[in-house]
Amino acid sequence: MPEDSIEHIDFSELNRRAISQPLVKHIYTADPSAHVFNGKIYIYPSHDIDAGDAFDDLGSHFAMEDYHVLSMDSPADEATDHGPALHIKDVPWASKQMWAPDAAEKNGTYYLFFPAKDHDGIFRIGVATGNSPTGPFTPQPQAIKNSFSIDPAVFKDEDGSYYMYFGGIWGGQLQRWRTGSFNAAEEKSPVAHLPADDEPALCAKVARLTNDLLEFAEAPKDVMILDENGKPLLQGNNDRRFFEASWMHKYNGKYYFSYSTGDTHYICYAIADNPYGPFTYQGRILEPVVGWTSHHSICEFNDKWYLFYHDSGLSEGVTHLRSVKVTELTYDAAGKIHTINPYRSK
Ligand code: FUB
Repeated sequence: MPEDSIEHIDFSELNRRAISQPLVKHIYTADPSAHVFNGKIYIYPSHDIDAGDAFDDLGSHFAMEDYHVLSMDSPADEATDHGPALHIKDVPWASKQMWAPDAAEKNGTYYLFFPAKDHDGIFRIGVATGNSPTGPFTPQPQAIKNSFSIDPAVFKDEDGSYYMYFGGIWGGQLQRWRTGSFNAAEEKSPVAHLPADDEPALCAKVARLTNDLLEFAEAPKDVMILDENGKPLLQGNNDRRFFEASWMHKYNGKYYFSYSTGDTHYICYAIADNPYGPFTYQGRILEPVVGWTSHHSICEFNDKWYLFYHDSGLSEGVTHLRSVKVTELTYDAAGKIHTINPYRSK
């Protein structure tokens, strides 16, 4: 929901109408990546703080410095905050802005994947490992080779392959990599370097990971999203095109790629028969939340599906002080996801 409409909101009334409440209230958390490990739900969120940086269209106000892991025995239970799991001061290659992370498990090792700006101000994606889902995590000394942009989401397929989906436009810098190398020209506007409105939209990226999950096993490929006529979504189709917040889940053998549309504030999804796509646009999962950003994950627990998401209700609309929430997600008989409105009408 855009900032300028926030001043008219009665937050006590809006928070009463919210379909779910923050999982924790003692810290601000956002961008929840949820996984079930050993029968328990673990949530890997951003840890929002007010670092004093002014709001701008490149997200400078998202100046996060560390990660906490949350866990829940079930979506109905209280969430536990396991405390700091990784701090930016311990990541040699990173300088600032620890944005949306994700996690994976392989052979008893837990991997935390996270974006941050390097010492040249370029977003890269790093990995840190630990022997517990709650950390602490020890970072690799360098970011993943040839990584760029933000919002890693790591998906384990049924054949044991792991894929990383990632990318984000505007402050996430994806548009600055259009030629294959970083465009270092001064960024006067978040839309500089983007395709024109009548050109195919910039795509999220996907790369299979190496067996040790520490590097890309291949050059990242485009996650192409097609419309109902088989044509790529256009950059000007702001209600549908990819902006940031990639997530992948599999349902009834189909690959569901979901993402945020950023400046139009929707969580949408597209379906394919394989992890690389092309994907066909299906519709909306989540209508706009209070706060500029929307970011989610989808996970199955005890034969039900859940949407983890965030809003800025607790902070009364402060864009960079968000709270993670969870609600059930349902499908129709054809596998279409029922669209969720995060606030009841009364
Ligand atoms: O939390 C910082 C950024 O805001 C994330 O990386 C984006 O997805 C958006 O939620």
